[in-house]
Amino acid sequence: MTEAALNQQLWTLPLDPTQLRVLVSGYQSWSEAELRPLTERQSVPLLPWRHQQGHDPDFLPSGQAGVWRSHTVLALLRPDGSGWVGSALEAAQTFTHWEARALGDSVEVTCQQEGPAAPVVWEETNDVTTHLEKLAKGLGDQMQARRPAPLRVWCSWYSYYRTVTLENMLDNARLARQHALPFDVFQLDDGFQADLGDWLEPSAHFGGHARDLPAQLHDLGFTAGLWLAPFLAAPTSGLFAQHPDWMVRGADGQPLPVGHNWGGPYHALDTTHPEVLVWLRDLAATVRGWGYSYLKLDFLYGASLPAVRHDPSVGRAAAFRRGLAALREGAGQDAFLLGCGAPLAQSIGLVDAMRTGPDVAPFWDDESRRLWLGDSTGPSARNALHTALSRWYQHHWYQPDPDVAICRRELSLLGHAEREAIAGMLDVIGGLRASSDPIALLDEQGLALLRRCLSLSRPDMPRTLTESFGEAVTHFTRG
Ligand code: 9PG
Repeated sequence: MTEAALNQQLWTLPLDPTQLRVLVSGYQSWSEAELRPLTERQSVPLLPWRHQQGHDPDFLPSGQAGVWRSHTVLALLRPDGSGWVGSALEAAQTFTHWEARALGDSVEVTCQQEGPAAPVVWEETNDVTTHLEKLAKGLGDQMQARRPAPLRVWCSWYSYYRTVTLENMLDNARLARQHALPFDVFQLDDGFQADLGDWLEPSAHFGGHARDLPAQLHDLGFTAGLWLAPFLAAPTSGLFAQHPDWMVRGADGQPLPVGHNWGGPYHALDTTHPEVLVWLRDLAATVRGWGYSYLKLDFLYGASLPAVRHDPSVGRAAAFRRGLAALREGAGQDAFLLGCGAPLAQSIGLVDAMRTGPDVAPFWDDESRRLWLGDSTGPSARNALHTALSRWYQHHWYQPDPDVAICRRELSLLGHAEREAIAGMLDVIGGLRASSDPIALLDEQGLALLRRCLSLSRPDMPRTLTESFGEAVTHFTRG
């Protein structure tokens, strides 16, 4: 075992790079994770605005053949399953950046850290899969991972998107009850709020107020869930107008745009500012008071980007964690928190579940974006499952959320075999079980598939993916 006391470590291994595969995991939920031949090229998004939204701008893929970058963990595998595994042993204050570089007849592995030096290990093993499980469990134990029982969730996003109404939620909850569908949670997603940051006021189209929903869901026998992007503020929002000094800034002193969505750029709260932490705690306590005990906390990466902050002595990982801790405090220890778009290992111990891949979509692949734009962080069934499968060992850190199954035949480009493949892979991944299908659109076949998805076995760790699911996994995850 090698423990790094310094902020940089380097190992040179006398190995033939053409005989090795590399396992990498990107910075946050939507970043790619994959197992590839070491001599291939890790893709880097062509469009610079994607660098903030799906990647760590301080540690982008290099774009060179034979150079692979990974956050927190990295593994090199020989064809017989033996190899090397590197892992951080602590991630609350620090980002650990691994790089494997194929040279002629050797491989160079470096580990660099952003934040205070934290221990890492780089170890040879005759079974990478088992060893990675052991190291991931060590990190989870050390950071007091929360792993409550996984929940079965209906979420409004993947059918209603931003047009969701209070009535849509109730219609689906009533139908779920009529059909005795075994959901635990009905979760309202993006679209209920007046603006990004103005969570307490309803949008014009919502047809009510989010605070009026939980009691009606409880009457139908469901837990109420709510989506928030608590670290974000739109430039048009009241939050931004009232507190421009709460935003993280760029080197020019201006509020930093931290991504483009909702028709324009948006900003992020500075979680080293004491007033921001009070606002976050109160926000979570307020929606909890409305009756929401399940919160999907989205776009969390916003608080962890390189930026100028109120307290410059707080590093990126620590700043992120302060914000998330304030939300946990406000929501209560017994709230169920799902992280999304979030730095992964840095969330351990604060979230109950975590999205471990990009969004599912009602189509299999978006080849042009993936291959021509070098961007696998976009929504597609293929991207979501490929990445969540490649992060299987993270079940020691939180309940994985591989995103929703899609069981409907209408409003979908997925074929029968693809719907079945999604269901099978969700079973392999385990963790949260979710659906977003409008229940009125499900025929007998759709309802049967949905029931199957909600009652899948819960394998914490299949011995190997192919053993559990056969050739289909290799086929569908090959890219
Ligand atoms: C609501 C949605 C859903 C979904 C989340 C998240 O990079 N992007 O531009 C990007 C936009 C949206 C997105 C993910 C990435 O989806 O994952 O489940 O809650 O927000 O807006």
